[in-house]
Amino acid sequence: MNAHPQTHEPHKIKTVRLLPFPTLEERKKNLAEAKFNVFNLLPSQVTFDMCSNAMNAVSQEQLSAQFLGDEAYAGARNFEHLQQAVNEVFGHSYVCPVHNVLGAIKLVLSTLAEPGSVVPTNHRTWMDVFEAGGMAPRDVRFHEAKVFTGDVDIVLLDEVLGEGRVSIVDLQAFADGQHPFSLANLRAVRDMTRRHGVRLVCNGSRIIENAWYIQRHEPGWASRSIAEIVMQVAKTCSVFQVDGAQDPKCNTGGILSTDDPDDYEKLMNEVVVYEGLHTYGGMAGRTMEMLARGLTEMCDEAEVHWVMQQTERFTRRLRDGGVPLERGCDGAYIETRRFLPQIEAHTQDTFSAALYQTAGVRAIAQGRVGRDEVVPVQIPRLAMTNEQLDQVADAIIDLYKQRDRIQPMQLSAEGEWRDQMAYHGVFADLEPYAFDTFPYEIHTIEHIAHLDRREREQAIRAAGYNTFLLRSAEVAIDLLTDSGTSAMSTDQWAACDATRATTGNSAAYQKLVANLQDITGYEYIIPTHQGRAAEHLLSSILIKPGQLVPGNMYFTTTKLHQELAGGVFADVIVDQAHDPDNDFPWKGNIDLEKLRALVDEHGAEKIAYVSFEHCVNMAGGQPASMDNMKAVYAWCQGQGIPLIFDATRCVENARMIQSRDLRYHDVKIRDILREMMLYGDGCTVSGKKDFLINIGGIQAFRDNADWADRARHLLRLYEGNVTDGGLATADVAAMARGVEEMLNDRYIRSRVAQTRLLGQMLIDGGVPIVRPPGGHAIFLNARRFLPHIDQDEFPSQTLAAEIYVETGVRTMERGNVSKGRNPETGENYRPALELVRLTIPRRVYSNDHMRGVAEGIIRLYQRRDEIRGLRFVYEPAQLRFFQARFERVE
Ligand code: P70
Repeated sequence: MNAHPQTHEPHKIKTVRLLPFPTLEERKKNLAEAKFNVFNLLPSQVTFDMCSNAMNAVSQEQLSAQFLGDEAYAGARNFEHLQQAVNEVFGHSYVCPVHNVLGAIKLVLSTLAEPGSVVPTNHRTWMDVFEAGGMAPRDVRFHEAKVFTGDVDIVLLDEVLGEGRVSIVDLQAFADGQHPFSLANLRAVRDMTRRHGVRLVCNGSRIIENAWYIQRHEPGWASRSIAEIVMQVAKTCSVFQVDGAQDPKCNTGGILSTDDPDDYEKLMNEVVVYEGLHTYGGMAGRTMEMLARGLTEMCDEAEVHWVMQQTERFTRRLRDGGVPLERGCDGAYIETRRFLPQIEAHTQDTFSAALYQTAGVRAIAQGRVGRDEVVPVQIPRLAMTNEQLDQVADAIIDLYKQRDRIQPMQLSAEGEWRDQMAYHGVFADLEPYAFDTFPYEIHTIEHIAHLDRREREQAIRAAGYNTFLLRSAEVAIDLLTDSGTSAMSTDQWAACDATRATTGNSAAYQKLVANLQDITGYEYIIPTHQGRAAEHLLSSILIKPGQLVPGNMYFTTTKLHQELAGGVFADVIVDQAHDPDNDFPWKGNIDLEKLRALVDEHGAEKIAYVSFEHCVNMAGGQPASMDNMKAVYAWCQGQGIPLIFDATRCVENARMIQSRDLRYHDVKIRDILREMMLYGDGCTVSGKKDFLINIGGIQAFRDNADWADRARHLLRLYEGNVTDGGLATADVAAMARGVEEMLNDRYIRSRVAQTRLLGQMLIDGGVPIVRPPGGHAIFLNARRFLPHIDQDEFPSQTLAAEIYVETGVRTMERGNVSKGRNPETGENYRPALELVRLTIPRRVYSNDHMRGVAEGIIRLYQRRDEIRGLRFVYEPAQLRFFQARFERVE
């Protein structure tokens, strides 16, 4: 089952939650206000919150369960779903719902355990609950065990049972987060408890991690599924307990399950005392629904292996850095005594405070004071990328290197429990750790396809070797486009949710206008449903039939609308843009000489406007320099020619200026963008790209009230209301928020860095790509990738199809098929550039996904000679690339 090493997540990101990055000064202030006890910090003060309880990312299906709450007091449908899920996953017939695992433990103690009895256990976590319930816990863990360190010492258990004061044996799967048991041992315990007429109770909140361990290490289980092992474990126990906030990735809730009708009867009658009715047990209906869904999803083999891979990688990295720890099932448990040998007391809180001070990372030790000396640094399931985890590990390693400088803290208030502790701290002179990674955590995921090679062969054949005709359900990593494919943030969703739909004016519209006025400096902001709608308005307003529209390389929809308005596109991009091997940093620049020559030849009155695209799509996402924008605009103003930006990828362009132009290294993206927009009279934008939304666009003008009037007139005719351009009010709100998020310097830096990373990995693997790497995409040079395939056998189309078969990655052809036929000769155009575009959606894929893509393409490149070209079996007359179908040339 674990024969498939995973290079990347078996899912993509659906929704992100933006992370705060408090400065060192802010962290010190927060820490002082929190009395040096990190428990008191607010989530808004913490960058990475290293806790696995209730902080996991969920699938979009599980999230949607939140909205299916029946909320009936009695007999809720949600409970029926929960019952079904428990039956299916654990094989138990009876289910008792509880508010969380504490409720489950309390219930077992009050119904199934005799007061004053001895409770043999393999864990320490719930000692307090047992003691409070008048039970005497007895450690029967087999401490010499090497692999299954949570196993019970059977001889000892026999002795304890023999004493006759035991009513339940209470075990924990992956006890205390550190000690897994084996199935063989569990079964031996079961047999022994049966002989003594005692129940075997198991807390299976971390059953998945334990099942994974059994699959890996217990003889005979390697080929069995996680689901099967989970069922075997649960069925071995008399009563099984699960905390909803652990493996089922719910935010709270829990269950007890059993096959014993008498025990169930007892539980059912007692649950009303402490929890709620037997059909909701102290949970909201929506929680039961989410829990039901989580229970069925948690056994997903690929997901389990991804999560466990993260723990292994994280703990290995810390260990390699010398940090003293115990490996836990969900992270690293730092041994603070050994970490801080010079500190006499309160080593846990001292460690936690120092880690927050240096990195903004929170790791909390909870429970009773003095119980142990470890601080768990747990990994919230599915919520972080490997790269983020590597950096958290590095932050801890950095702290370890300067541990000698950490000072003791003076107690200012004491208590029995860790959350009561307070200190007077001193800030040691510690070198802070600076994160350079995605500034968001994963909130919701979307599962991606896992087709095998044979299935992908079938899929691409059925799609006529055209990636546009593949089904999304057949695609593992979708690099077809960055358009409308962004992951929205929880703030954007919140804004959508808070919006009241209207066909009139709205706060969402007003916010959009105010934000964009501020960002662009333009007065007139007109929403459109997407980019081509704005292009339609603009072309209708500014182009008189027969006029020329010079631009830095054409874009399909832009050129089409120029032509529909009677205009003629003229390419004035710099020559370097046409040479895929030229490393010129500003391949998106307009060649002012070409523009001058055009005006000299035709006269300024023949020019409708200059169309200036940021990070030119068709050139490979190549930026224009600030100087070029400035110079072109100055010249245009002298000639009385308007300059209009296609600002669809303006933020990526701003980031390129920030990184490539020395003068802008320390200037904020917001300010760079504002300056860029100074050098134009207006813009069209497809908001589906840099604006971080799934739908929307704008038309904006600096100060020309007449153009704005005409645009709104056309908008009412063709699109919708002037306040929404045909968008839902909620989508206007998402856009208003998206344009704020896009200006986050950390975000745009990590975004452009991800594209560059993919490009660099391909370059290092010898794969020919358009250089330098662009902002939104990497373009493969198909002519050099497949030099043996003639252009009339469509090397780009072939390459896109072969990439899909090799890797499950979907890309887009940008070559002979897109270019079409010359209407005069009927021949294919045979364009100079035969490209395949790998377009990277925003906030959707991790750098591990990129690694997977690069490795697959490099593999394909190494056997490129075997690849054969394609021929048409169906060829539409217009925009043939969308619907064309092919077969392989034999
Ligand atoms: C892409 C998308 C859209 C786009 C663009 C620039 C620089 C305007 C638009 C239109 C979608 C696409 C469109 C046609 C053919 C293939 C793909 N580009 N300007 O994937 O905006 O789609 O919102 O109407 O890149 O590059 P919209």
